[in-house]
Amino acid sequence: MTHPDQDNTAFKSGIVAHLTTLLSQGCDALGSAGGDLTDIAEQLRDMVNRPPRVAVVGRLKAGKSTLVNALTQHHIAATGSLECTMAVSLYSDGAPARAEVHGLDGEVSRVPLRDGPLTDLGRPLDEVSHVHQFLPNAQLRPLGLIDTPGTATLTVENEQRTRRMLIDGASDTRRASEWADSVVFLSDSAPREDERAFLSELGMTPLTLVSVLSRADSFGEGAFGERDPLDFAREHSGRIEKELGGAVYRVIPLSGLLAESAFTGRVTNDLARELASLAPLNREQLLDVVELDDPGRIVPGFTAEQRNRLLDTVGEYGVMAGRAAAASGGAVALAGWMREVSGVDTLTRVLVEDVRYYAVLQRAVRVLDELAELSTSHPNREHVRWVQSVTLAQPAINLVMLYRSYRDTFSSTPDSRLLPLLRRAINAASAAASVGLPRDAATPEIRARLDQELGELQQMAMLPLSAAEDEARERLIQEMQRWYRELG
Ligand SMILES: Nc1nc2c(ncn2[C@@H]2O[C@H](COP(=O)(O)OP(=O)(O)OP(=O)(O)O)[C@@H](O)[C@H]2O)c(=O)[nH]1
Ligand SMILES: [Mg+2]
Repeated sequence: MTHPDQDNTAFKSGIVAHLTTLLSQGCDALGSAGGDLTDIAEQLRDMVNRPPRVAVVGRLKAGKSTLVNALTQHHIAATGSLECTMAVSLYSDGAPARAEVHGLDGEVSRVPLRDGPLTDLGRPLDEVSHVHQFLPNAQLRPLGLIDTPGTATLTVENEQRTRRMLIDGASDTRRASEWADSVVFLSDSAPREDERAFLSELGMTPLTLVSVLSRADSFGEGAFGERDPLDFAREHSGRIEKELGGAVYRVIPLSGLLAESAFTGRVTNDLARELASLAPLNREQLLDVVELDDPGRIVPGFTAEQRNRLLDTVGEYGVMAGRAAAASGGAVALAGWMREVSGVDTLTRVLVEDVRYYAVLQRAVRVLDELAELSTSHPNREHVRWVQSVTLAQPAINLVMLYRSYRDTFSSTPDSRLLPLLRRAINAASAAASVGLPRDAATPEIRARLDQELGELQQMAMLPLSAAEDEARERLIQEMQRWYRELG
């Protein structure tokens, strides 16, 4: 099933490339005036030129680091029931592999990276702002990642670290290049009150916020319950998506554990063989294998060590439901099954094809906001205004302004009836799409629909609208008129 926003990948990647060039040129022009504008422009240029970044946030032990490993297909982040992510960690594609530890004092120190997660920061945690790791990793090319310490009232310090980075970083120009342009929120249920408050502070829109129902493989009663936990989690995600009423882009059920293990080489032939040996067991026998001190009493020769390794790698659900794949096609079939049921491909597609586009629009808005601010406050405001006017005159900036309108309307009037119209306009690659018609709709039909919708927008002038809605209405009218002209 294709999601309505999901049908124009080529259009979106074209816009991403075009906006990147355009904004990068804007930054060059801004910096050419010298003085502190050079530094400001450099920060903005870094932000514009790096791949957009997605921050992974959520409660303690929600599975954030496991997801980072699954998305990069590498064991780069420490995970486990005892291992807590203490520092905010940025991951970017880059060679050679290296880690920079950024201190709160502005000092940056290099620490060596060996195979596997970084364990020693080389300085006390409370002096560290964040760690930036560069790894030669193709998965990080379209989208960089930020792993964050769990947010929970129990761990005030962790929460502060995450806040400092994601919230302060959003308002501080000097830190624009460290900022997250989109967020994945992990939770085992709909966001709680405190989580909603935290999320709303991040300055995202429903287009740059994806919710993940994590640990989907142990959802409900888990692997040995009546219902298949993944099925249940899928159904539940649909329900949360409705409940949130468009406040997040999607709610995606995910088993990070199955995805991580499938991608990081943990599914070996030995492991698959051991799992396959459990295939003939019935549910009760399998439960015994999972729970008894000595599983050899059920399957002769099967050791507790083998059982624990299986549980660590594929979890109870993998043991229960992955046996058939392991028995029929060994490690390859098992890893393929794990990847498929984990939900990671859906999440990757949503992040890389959709959210990446909105993230680029979001940071373009940030550049425009920055220019607007400088155009009133900076001593060399004449120069800034020139850069601003040249940038704003570019046709592709239309989409950025529509996105800004969407952001402002959402934050002032979250139930505005203009939001779906703005969302459609931001995604429209053709006149037909701009009014919700199929690509091959006939011109007279498109024209009639544009007429009708323009009429409705004009009428809205009579209604009480918020300032953001007023602006959104104007922009939508301009956009529809532009499509009208394009029809000839
Ligand atoms: N069954 C199951 N276990 C998972 C899943 N994802 C993570 N886990 C386990 O949950 C534990 C915590 O996972 P992490 O990825 O370290 O969680 P985190 O959110 O990074 O934790 P903090 O950084 O301490 O907040 C580990 O033992 C993982 O193996 C999942 O999808 N299913
Ligand atoms: Mg972690």
